[in-house]
Amino acid sequence: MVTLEQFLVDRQQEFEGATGAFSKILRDLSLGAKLISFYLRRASLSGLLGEIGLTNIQGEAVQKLDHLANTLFIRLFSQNPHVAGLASEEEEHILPTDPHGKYVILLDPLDGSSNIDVGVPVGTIFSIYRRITPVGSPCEEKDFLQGGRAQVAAGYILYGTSTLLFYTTGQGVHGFTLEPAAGEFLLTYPAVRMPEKSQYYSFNDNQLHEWEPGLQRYIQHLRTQNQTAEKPQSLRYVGSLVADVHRNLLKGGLFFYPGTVKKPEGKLRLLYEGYPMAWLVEEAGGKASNGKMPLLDVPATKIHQRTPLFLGPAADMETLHSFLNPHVVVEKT
Ligand code: AHM
Ligand code: MG
Repeated sequence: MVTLEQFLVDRQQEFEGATGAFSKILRDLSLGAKLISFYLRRASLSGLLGEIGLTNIQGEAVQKLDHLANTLFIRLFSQNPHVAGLASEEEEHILPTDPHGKYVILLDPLDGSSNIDVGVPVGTIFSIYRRITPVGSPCEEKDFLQGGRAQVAAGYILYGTSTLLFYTTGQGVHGFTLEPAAGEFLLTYPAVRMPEKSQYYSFNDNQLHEWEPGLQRYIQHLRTQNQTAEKPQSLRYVGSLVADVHRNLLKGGLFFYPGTVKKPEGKLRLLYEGYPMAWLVEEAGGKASNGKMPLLDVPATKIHQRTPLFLGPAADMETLHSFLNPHVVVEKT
């Protein structure tokens, strides 16, 4: 049995030398995960379901648990001397914290808000950068807008039948399960690889009529393929990004949330949903894009920027791209 803490001590060199900064940041993330997991399990018993009556920067109603998770992570990271600032889905602006911190963190504190009240898995997503502004001064927006390839760590926490924490620092993807009896995350998924063959596809097709024609043709192709396939692919869609990506990462499957005629940028956020998931999927052997270019290469221009998101096994992504952009050769990594 290897605890998350022991795993991090053994691999400290992976993260910019053995300063202990990454261990401390992950310790705060895992503490937040344990507390949120506890609150979620008691939510309907403790009056924690429902909205608080405010709207966030995204124009969405803030749920009590969104607010609780956001406040919790802000409290935890405000006391972490390695962290210079935070950006959160729930906060309009960046929150500078310790000017002497070397890292900035982007968070979706509780993703999948529409599922909170019905007991369906939700998650936390995180993305970490080394700041580019001088240590000693308050962090600035440009520290958060370095682009997906500049991430130094990223991951998610899934609050499902068990609580799982998956992360990457660019040396593969490693997953841990919370053992509630010990209050520790234990290594259960070392060096995760995404299966090359898809079992599933996952998308919300309520706007299919507004998708680009190439994508509509691709859906038709999937369905036609299923009529003769020995093992047809099944539709699985939870509506919580963490749960959908997690299942497809372990079982093999394509996930997408495209843009539409009315909303060409789609729904999902590039910095704290797209980039971290794209990096995890690439590290596990898959691919991720915005339908035109590798997602990690899409430039970041603002904190709450939205993006179409496509991710899955490399071969399926190549087929998908051949429908979307028949003349564009997708870069092979
Ligand atoms: P949220 O950050 O407000 O919870 O929204 C993001 C969620 C993702 O978890 C999920 O992939 C998507 O929205 C589901 O959207 P839809 O209900 O339109 O299918
Ligand atoms: Mg979200």
